[in-house]
Amino acid sequence: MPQIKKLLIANRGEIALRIHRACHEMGIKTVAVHSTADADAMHVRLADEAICIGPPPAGESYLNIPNIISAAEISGADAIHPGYGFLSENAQFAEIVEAHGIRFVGPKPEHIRTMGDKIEAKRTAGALGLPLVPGSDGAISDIAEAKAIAERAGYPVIIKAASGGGGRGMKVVHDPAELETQMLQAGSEAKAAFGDATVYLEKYLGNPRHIEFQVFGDGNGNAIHLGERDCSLQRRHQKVLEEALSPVITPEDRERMGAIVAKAMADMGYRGAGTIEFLWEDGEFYFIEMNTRLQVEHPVTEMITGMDLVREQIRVAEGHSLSVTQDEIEFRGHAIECRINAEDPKTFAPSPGKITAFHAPGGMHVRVDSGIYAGYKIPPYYDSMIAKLIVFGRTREGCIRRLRRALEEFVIEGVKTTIPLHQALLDEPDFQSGNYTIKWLEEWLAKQDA
Ligand code: MV4
Repeated sequence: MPQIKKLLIANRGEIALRIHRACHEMGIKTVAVHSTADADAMHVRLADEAICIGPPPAGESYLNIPNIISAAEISGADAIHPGYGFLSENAQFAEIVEAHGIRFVGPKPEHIRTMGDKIEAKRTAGALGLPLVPGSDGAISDIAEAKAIAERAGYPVIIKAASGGGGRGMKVVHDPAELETQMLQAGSEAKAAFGDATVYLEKYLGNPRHIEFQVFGDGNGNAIHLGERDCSLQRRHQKVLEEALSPVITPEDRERMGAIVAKAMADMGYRGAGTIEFLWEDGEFYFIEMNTRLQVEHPVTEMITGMDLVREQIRVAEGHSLSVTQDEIEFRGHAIECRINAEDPKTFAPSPGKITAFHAPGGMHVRVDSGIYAGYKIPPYYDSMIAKLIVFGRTREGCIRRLRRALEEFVIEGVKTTIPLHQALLDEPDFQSGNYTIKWLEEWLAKQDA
């Protein structure tokens, strides 16, 4: 397959800049697309060309497939990178892109589709040898059958929507007497939210960590893993801070699970970047979902492996084999990412508006991925994440010290940000010792209010 010469970035904000940077380092021209609300955005300024694709609401611009395809055709782009969010896990979009003879920088559409259906994803993962959370083999509809499965798995159980993901439409059931009403409720909520009432059942894990493995495949049966990230610190299913490697995973478990996920991706013929999500409790891994995209938190993996994941995505899309073998991947040091949102650090209310002053931290092992600048007006229409601060240290302790220093240097004025939240978090003994699960942050936040 020929080299990509011009790539359309079907996204906005920091990830659009991230993709642009990889392209320019590879000699690839970029085309930005933007809504009318983003005419002054950095991703538009930086790109070689920019095309307006619609009004502010994402449904009419960043999710507008005909307009994005038209922009690719008009500009002569030979590839599209979807970034994360928006159209990144839309199998139909990937198919349409390829049907127009444009390279989709992402997985094969069939794999996006399979993993988008959480039941199909679990079935596939199980068949490939990944450990699953005990529960129903597929959809549950019959209440008697659901009761039997729940009994076998043991209460509490959780009912999830097949088309859900990201925590939407889940119901925890503690008592068999509640199972039927909760199942019906989950089904109708799933129908309303996703247009699909299909639900399934799992044993509910009470206090796990969220551990995800970064994987990469070449689409021809070769695949590698790049270790794990610990993403347990989240609020309302929004990650707040991520680290690589996890402070609780042993090198033996990393090697064992890494080998399992890499073999699974090889057997599948997976192409591009992927993330395999596990819940980890009492030393055991349980597969829950796979994300078929580049993730927000990918830089922590880049920092500990020295690999450029976007460059690798583009190389694989060009038909190259992976640039490294598993043996060549070494994990070095520790990296932490803080997501900085334009939000009130206590109430989390969005805080759009004009940035009156901006100074990003710098120095050794400090990376800031952001599209904001002094004078920029954060529009109210999109995600509130305005910057990512990613810091590397030889040790976790050193990384935390450097992160504290970098947060001190960060100046963002004119809007409220979550910087003070990160500063308070770093001072917590439980964070410093790595002693936290998916419940920790919300419980800690509740204590701060009191
Ligand atoms: C679970 C669970 C406990 N037990 N599944 C939430 C998001 C979605 N990806 C899966 N989620 C969960 N699934 C079982 N069987 C708890 C959660 C969960 C969670 C998972 C990861 C990170 C944060 C979370 C916060 C609340 C609940």
